[in-house]
Amino acid sequence: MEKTDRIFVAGHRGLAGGAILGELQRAGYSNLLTRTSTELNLRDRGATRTFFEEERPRVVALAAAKVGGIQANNDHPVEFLLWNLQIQNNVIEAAADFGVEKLLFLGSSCIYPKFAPQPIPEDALLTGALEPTNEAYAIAKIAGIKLCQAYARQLGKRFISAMPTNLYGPGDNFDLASSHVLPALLRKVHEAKQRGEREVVVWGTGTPRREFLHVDDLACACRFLLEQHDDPALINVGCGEDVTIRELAETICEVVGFGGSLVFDATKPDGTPRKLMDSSRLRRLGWQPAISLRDGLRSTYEWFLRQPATIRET
Ligand code: GFB
Repeated sequence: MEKTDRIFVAGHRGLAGGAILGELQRAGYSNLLTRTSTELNLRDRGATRTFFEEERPRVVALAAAKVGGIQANNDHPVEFLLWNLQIQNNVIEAAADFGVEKLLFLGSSCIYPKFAPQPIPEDALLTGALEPTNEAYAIAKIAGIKLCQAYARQLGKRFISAMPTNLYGPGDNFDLASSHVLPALLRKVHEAKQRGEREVVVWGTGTPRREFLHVDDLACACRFLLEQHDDPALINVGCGEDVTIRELAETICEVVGFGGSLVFDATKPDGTPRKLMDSSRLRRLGWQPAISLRDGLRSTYEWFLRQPATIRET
């Protein structure tokens, strides 16, 4: 990949896409192409094709997606399945038809079976039933991986897929109904401290285990893969360590400086019991993460505090 290559970062207003854009800018890529969803609706096949035909990007980082936490996934399977299929089908097809030389598709660790072996190797894909709360999203992402592989096999396209674990960081969604656990708990604990409350409600039993990767680490891995990796087999991007939701909540209480207690609401779903990914393939290629969970939590909380109240309270 040349520093002057025209690179389209699809989804640059999102958590992953924004970090990828920043990473490429810092690395000296000077011809980056972005569109907001108002400027270009990637669910619209015609508009997407016109954009590719006119702009002719050489490289695409496909981070545009309908994403959300366990509740949003559970409540809106139509949007998670349909919108993601539309976005990725339109972008991947247009990329193939209008001469894109390299495309990186971002999936998710929820593509693996609910009871996959831990840590989860890439070859666990399609070996068992999915976690029901995010089946719709997972099926869309699996279809995206398969479409990239089909283009690679049938037409020799350099379309690759990376599977990030649960991401967090600056720019995350802090809306309690649709967010992932980490931003939700940061906000809940912060607000409980501000209001002088003594308890914070944590959904589920607190026993599920999750692996959290700072989005800047993900962005660094994406640049590494764009620059150095052409294998269409999917590749996991994780930090190699997981924590229980209770441990995460306790660490957040320490970072925020909240001395109250945690209350677990078992009427809310736990989701998959564990999804620690085996990221040894990526390690062997020479990439490793740099940001510990505690450091990442601190800097994300500092970022959160700098936001205007209107953003924090969306
Ligand atoms: O991050 P999260 O929403 O998604 O939830 P998943 C992780 C765990 O945290 C679940 C618990 O066991 C939740 O019950 N949890 C505790 C909370 N308190 C809260 C809270 O206040 N908010 C939220 N959201 N969770 C998503 C998938 O699964 O992960 C997506 O649905 C995607 O498809 C994404 O794969 C990375 O890790 O369970």
